Parts: sequence; C-alpha cells; structure tokens
Amino acid sequence: MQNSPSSKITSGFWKDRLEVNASRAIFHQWEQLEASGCIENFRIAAGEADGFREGWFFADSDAYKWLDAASRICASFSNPELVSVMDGLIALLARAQRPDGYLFTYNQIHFPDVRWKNLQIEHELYCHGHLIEAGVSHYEATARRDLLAIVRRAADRIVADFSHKGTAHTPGHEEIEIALLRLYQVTGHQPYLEMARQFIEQRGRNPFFALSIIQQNSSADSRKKFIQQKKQEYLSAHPEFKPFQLPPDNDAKKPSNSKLRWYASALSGKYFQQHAPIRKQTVPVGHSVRFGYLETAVAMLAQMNGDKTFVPTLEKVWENMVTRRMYVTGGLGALPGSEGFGNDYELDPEYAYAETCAALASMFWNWEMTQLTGDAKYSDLFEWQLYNAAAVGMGLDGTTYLYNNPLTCHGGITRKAWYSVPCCPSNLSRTWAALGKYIYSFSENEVFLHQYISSQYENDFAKLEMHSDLPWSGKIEIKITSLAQFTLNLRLPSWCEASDSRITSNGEAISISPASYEKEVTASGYDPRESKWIPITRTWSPGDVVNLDFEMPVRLRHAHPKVKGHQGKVAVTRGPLVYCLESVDNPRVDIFTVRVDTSSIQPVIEESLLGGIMKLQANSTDGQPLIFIPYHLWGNRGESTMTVWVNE
Ligand code: FUB
Ligand code: ZN
Repeated sequence: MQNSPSSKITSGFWKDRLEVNASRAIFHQWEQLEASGCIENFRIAAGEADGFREGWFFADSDAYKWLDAASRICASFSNPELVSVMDGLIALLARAQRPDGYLFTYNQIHFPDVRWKNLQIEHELYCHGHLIEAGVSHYEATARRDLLAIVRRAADRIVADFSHKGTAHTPGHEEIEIALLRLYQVTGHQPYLEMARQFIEQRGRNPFFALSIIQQNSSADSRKKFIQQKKQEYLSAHPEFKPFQLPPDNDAKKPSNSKLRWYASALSGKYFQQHAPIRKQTVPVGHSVRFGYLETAVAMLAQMNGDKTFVPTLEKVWENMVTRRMYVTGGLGALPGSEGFGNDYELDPEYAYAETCAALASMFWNWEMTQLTGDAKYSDLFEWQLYNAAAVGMGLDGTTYLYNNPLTCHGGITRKAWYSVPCCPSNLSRTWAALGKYIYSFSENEVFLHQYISSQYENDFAKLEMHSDLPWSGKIEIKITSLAQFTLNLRLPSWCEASDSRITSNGEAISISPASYEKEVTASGYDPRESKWIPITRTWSPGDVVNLDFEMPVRLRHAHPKVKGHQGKVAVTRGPLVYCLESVDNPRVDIFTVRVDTSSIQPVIEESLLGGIMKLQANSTDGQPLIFIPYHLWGNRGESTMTVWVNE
C-alpha cells in the first residue's frame, strides 16, 4: 500500500473538531508557549533577550510540535495570522541555531560547550527529532524550504556526530528515528535512512546499561542543581526579573510503589526499550510513548529498506499489547510512575496513566503497520484509539487538555489549559490536522478505505466522495466520481458483526462473511482482529454509489478474568465509542456502586448535550435513570467523578 495524497475532510464530527483545532486550539497553545517561557528560551539562546531559561530540558520540543501542528493546519486552512506567527518562530529558530546545525537551548544557554550529554535522560535527540518533523511537515504543507534548511542542518549535524557510533549513542526517548525517516522520504538523502537504521539496530545492546543510567541520572541531577543555583544568583542580581509562571503538573494518582517500579524499569533498560535488541522485543514494556515511537520507526524502516525481518517481532509485540496490556479505551500505560506498561493483565482503571501521547504514538504505529502488512486490524485499532484514548485528550473547546486518562476517577482530575510537561496538546493538534492522510491508501489498482470520515479523495486512477455518520450511526455513502477499474476495499469494523452489516453497490447486495480467526478473550474485551477487508472489484463509473449500513448495537465488553477487580463489571460500547458514567449526568446515584440493568440501555440522540451526541439511556437494577456519555467527552463540565467499568 502507498500513503495516499491527503484527502479533504468535508463535514461532520471530525470537520467540527478540525475547525476548533485550527481556529482555537493552535492559538491557545501558542499563548501558553509564550506564557510559560518556552519561546523566550530561543530568544535567550539567540542572544536577543536577557532572562533565565525556564522549563524542562525537553521544553524546545513543545515549540517544535506546535510548529509541526501549525504547518499541517496550513495545509487545509488558510490563516494569514497563523502563518505570520509561524514565520516569526522559524526566523527565531534560524537565529538560535548554532552554525553547525545544533539547536538545544538547555545546553546552549546553561552549558554552552556541552552537547550530546546524558543521552538516555536529557532528550537532545528527541528535541532535534521534533524539530526535524516540523521541517518536514512545513515543507509538505507549503513547499517552502526555509524551515527544511534549518532541520537539514540539524540532521546533518546528527549524522556527522553519530554515524558508526555504538549502542551507548542511542537516544533514551525515541523520536529521532521517525524524524530522520520522514526527512529521508522528502529528500531521498540516504544518510538519514542509514542514521535511523543505526539508532534502531544499536538499541538494547549495552551490557552496562544500568551503570550508564545511574551515572547519567546523577549527572543530570547535578546539572539541574547547578542551574537552580545559577537561577538564584540571577534573581538576586536582577530583582526586576519576573520568572515565568510554570504550569501545574498532571494529576495522576500513583500507587505507593511507583518510584521503585520506575527505578527497576529504568535500570533494566525496559523503561527506555534498551533491554534487548529490537528483534527480541516481543512484549510491550517501559514508557508507552517511547515504545510507540520506536515501533512506529521500525514499521517505517521495514517499509523503506524492505527489511522484513522486523515484521514477526512487530506483529508479536502488537498482539501481546492488544491481548494483554491495553485498556478497553485503547489507552496504553498502567503505571503512573513510569508512564508505562505494567505486567500482563495489570490494568487498574484508576491508576491508568494512558497518556494521550501514548495513544497517538500507537495510532502512528498502527497506520504504518497497515501499510506494511495490509491487515485491516491495525486500522481498526487506529479508529478505536482515535475516538477514545486520543480524543479524550482535548476538551470540546480546544483549550483544555488531559495528559493522563484514567478509566475511573473519584475526583481530583480536571482538564487544564497547560501542563509543566505540555507534550500532549500539540501532539493532538498535529495529528488532528493530518487526519486526512489516514483515511485512504492505495496500491496499483486498489483503494483501501481505512476510516469512515466524511471526505473527498482522488489519486491518479480513482476519485470518490464519502459521507459518514460515524460515530453516531454506521450509515456511510460512497460516491464514485471517476471511470476506472479498481478494487475498493472497505474495512468491516470489529465493533460490527458481519450479520449486522449491509453493503450495496448500486443497490446490489455485497456478501459479507465474518473475519476468520481464532476468537480470544483479550484483557480489555475489545479485539481489533475481528475486523477485515471487504473487497469490491468492478469497473466503476461516475455516479456509482456504495452504501454501507453498519448496525451499532450496544456491545458490553468484559475484561479477561485475569484482570483484577473487574468481576461483575462491564464496559458499555457502541460503534467505535466507549461510554462512561459521569457524575454530572447521574447526580442521584453512586456511579461506582450502582448496578446497571444492561437490557435497558437505549441510544438516544441528545442535540443539546456536549455539542450534540448519541447518549445511552438506561435504568439501574433498582429503577434509577442513568445516562452514559462517550468517554472522550468526560471532564468537559468542571470537576467530576467518572467510571467506564460499571456493575452489571
Ligand atoms: O519525555 C518528555 C515527555 O513526557 C514526552 O513528550 C512524552 O513521552 C511524555 O511522557
Ligand atoms: Zn504527552
């Protein structure tokens, strides 16, 4: 399969969200980046501002992800105000970047003669990776080469400094690999491909990794202490200086052994996926965003250099994740301390970390997997995480966010305007802005329809328009507007039984058989392997119509018996949506103890609620009315309590 020229999203659920993204979210994020000092750090590094650098050592990456998101938004929304902000930032980056291509304000300001220090901890390659991705997105969206030139200088610096180096010279947070592969895709410059391959192949081969972590952690800590001391000296020498107000941390509830489990994970190398060479990594471990970026890069590399020896490991680690280490929302990361995976079936709903970025990383990976293998199950998981574990990360108004996404909340978690680690907001915005590229793909004479999102699509042999009522109903209409012979592959979603689906092509029924695979009880009760392609091969003429009607019965998901604390509980889903009980809608019941009469659950359209939704109305077993809303919409109405898993 080939990535398609991006399609144009035309109406409905996602068009509304993309408009909020382009008109509200992206400007709100810029304001927060300025308010928290992130952009000022570049002015200080460029010698154009006094002041004291604020934020984590990886703060630069938040500006780059913003620039990436803004660039992708410009590909489908014209907004001169946004372009001028972007141009200002690009010019600033050019002035802050060292002549040899290096750009990392933490060292440039605090340790001017130091670089590539504490690679497992301090994120230099991670930050350069997001810079490079911004340059690629900007070039793809505008054909301009100004930012591309900046990021090529950075990439050439990395190639010069890291080529032929060993396992100790690999990054602690994966991202640079994806970036170099994307840069190779737009430049064809072989050293970028080779550099990404080296970073991937060299990972997990350091027998003294634990020692290096102890040393790098201690060095990073003493460098932080040095900076704190410098800050005190600066503040006393500059009483007029007002330090930036740093935003709050996220609100994750942590079990008592969090720190210990983080140390164990870090020293073993698992936290960083540095515990084994890549082809031996068949179980998802460690920090779940790092994990998702690594797997994405490996799946991209396998496509670009044809190295199919990666595929068995990619398929195995995916299967282990989906069947044993993923929440029913598609959320990834059960341990708040390491922001990462727990053991098999360790899926506590309240400690669920399930970082928004982890869902996005998994979506990037699943997109690459479906291109690499052609299997529909990866697009099914992409859809499931899109509508649940990722969508929950952005509030309806585009100016409030969730970083960690539990499945049960007894209070204390609220959507925030920004975070001390604001990695998720612009990651969401850049993904939303690029959503059009994940709907279709094609090969010589086939078109694959991965996502049911209203859109227009054209490649060099097919042209079509789709109108989709997802996620509220499974009614989809596809109008072919070209004369051509090709196979149109439609994805039968896992949430819809073949017997509940009807597909007609110009009125003629298309037969649908269920996916043929050994059914298995997964940890979460959701299984994307129930999805499959339905091919329709014909010579199409303009005006041909394909109508799909995927029934959306309420489906009750049960956790695997090995998942503790879920006996007698059920997660209510309908179509691609996971639902939840939120206290705001159910003030007269205790949502954690009420028992749901699951036979009473009815979908009811509610235009006035949360921007217009299909809610699920039900009764408790003792006759109390209950309202379920889509999980991704919880937390939009002030502090509340919430639960996905309810008592049946
Ligand atoms: O490591 C810094 C940020 O933390 C990254 O963007 C995400 O992995 C988040 O977990
Ligand atoms: Zn994040």
